[in-house]
Amino acid sequence: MDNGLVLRSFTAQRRAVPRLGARAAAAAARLVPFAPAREPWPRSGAASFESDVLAGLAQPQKAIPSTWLYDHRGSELFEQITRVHEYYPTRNELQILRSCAREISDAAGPRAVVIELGSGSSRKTRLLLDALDTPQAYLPIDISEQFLRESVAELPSLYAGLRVLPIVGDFARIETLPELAVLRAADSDPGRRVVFFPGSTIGNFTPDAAVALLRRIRRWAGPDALLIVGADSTQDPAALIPAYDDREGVTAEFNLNLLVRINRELMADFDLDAFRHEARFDAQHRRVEMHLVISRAQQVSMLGRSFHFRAGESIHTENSYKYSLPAFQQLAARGGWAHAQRWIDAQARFVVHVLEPIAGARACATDVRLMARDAL
Ligand code: AVJ
Repeated sequence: MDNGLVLRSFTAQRRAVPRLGARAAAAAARLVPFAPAREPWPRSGAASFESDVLAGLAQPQKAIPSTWLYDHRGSELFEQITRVHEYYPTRNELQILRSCAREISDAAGPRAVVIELGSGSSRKTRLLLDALDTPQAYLPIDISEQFLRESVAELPSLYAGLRVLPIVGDFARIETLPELAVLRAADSDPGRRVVFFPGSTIGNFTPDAAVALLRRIRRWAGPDALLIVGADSTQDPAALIPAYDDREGVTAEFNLNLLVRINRELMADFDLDAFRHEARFDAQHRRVEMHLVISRAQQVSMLGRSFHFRAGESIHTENSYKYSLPAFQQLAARGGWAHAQRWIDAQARFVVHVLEPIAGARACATDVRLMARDAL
């Protein structure tokens, strides 16, 4: 019988998380058996990587969706980026979360069900889980299965009684999460659904796509959900460009890894030496763009097709939109959400938005700019 610790994926296979430690196994054994979920997501994986790349390279401005940066190596490199000096978003967001976890926990109430979108290493989640009053379940959703497995492996031993239900896939494509209904049915006193979407990942969507995503979250999370979104609000190119083009070259390697992945998985012959990483700030759209710029003309073959690159042209690999406070408020409202709390770091670069569905929303109850240390 299934012990509740399952990894659900697009491919509909349900696998037990491999070899838990003795304490973790004991914690897992205490979990209520979990009903098998039906498979609501499109079968995708390799097929859509292939079609996204083929379609993206056929456009006048070649472009590949940034989701594909996150194979196992890409997830590792992103984790390294979060530790480079110039990349302030993670540092500033962690500062905020350390300060506001208590109040978010008060808003969430006991027995919360935490759903994390693009969970990566789950490092920030621990701040949240530590502060919550006996959280009931944690559903991390990530596109990199191996990385997800590694990241959640030790959680059951750290949080006894927490049901950890990892889900492999593209969170932007979720229409329903059957796990939520099952959890609710299994519990006579179910807690609030807390959707955790940190890291400014929302900035990787165009504003219209972000609105569509916010609406979809509202639909599957329900009218009493709490949505915590971390978003970068920095507008200064002098801070932004180094953050996306660090001196150590970690971001460059992260970007170039996409070509390594394409060569390996789609049997392509990109000459990596001809490409360099570039970060650009588009002031009109208020976004940082990552590009892979080719220095000389090249013919690239992939899956039996041929693609021509002119010297100097680029593949656009990521957008990272930066939302001012009013811009984000407007975006959230279009998506059906309003502020319950808003937390801003001392440098005023990053914001943690705590949102509620508009029907049940009050006016912004808490609006806090954290004080710089020396001002306290
Ligand atoms: C995925 C949103 C956290 O856009 O800042 C970091 C990805 N790209 N450096 C971002 C990223 C280049 C990152 N997030």
